[in-house]
Amino acid sequence: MFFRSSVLLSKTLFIIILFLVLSFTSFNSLYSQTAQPHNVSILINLIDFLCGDANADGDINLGDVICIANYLLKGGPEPVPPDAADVNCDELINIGDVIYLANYLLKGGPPPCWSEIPVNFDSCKTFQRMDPIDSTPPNQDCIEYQYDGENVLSIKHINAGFNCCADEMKAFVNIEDNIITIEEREYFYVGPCYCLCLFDLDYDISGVSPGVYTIKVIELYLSEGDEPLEFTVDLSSSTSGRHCVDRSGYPWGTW
Ligand SMILES: [Ca+2]
Ligand SMILES: [Ca+2]
Repeated sequence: MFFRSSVLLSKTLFIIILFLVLSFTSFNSLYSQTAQPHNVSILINLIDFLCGDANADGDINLGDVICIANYLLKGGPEPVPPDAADVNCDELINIGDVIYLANYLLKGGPPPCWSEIPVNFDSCKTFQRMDPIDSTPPNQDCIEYQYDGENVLSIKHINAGFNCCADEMKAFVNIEDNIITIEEREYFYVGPCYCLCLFDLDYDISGVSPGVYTIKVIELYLSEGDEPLEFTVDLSSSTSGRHCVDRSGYPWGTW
């Protein structure tokens, strides 16, 4: 990933980044902002930082590129937390992370590892026996994908199992070695209910170049022994498709 990003980043881009780094004379102001909490009150599988948000202001932008570069090149303050600056998740903080993040922000490169992606979803689904024959029955857990041929992979997760009272959902995505790992999570403003339900989720993953990928979805409520929702696809030749697994454990099942 590092080398691919290095190749993609033009000399011009690198000069721009260095110019920005060297132009900012009051870097400390970037750190004077109080770290902002995430926009949700409760998060299952709590994450306490946003990868790429090195200056902890709640956004990922060029200020974070400058923050990491300043730390590495000019002895500036340490990113908060340090792991937020390891945007390619190779367990090192170095110039490769500066290039990776700049490539993402300026050239549509892969997003920071375990990027947070907003998810659109409708209310808890109800199933009727008279549903059209082509609808997805409640004993199937499916991914439909649509690829724009260049950068964006659109995912529709049909019959995703979550708590009935989920108020918000997000997907955390990591792209590494042609494996796209997606962890879907739920959030609550008040609290969870004592029931689970099936939902349809929609979200877009950017920074996906054409190629062969294994797509893995990590689901919260699978029963032990359930088949993982995982498949391999060549996005160079197949720009849309669908993969389903049969499920029988709650909240999936027959109607
Ligand atoms: Ca930031
Ligand atoms: Ca790194």
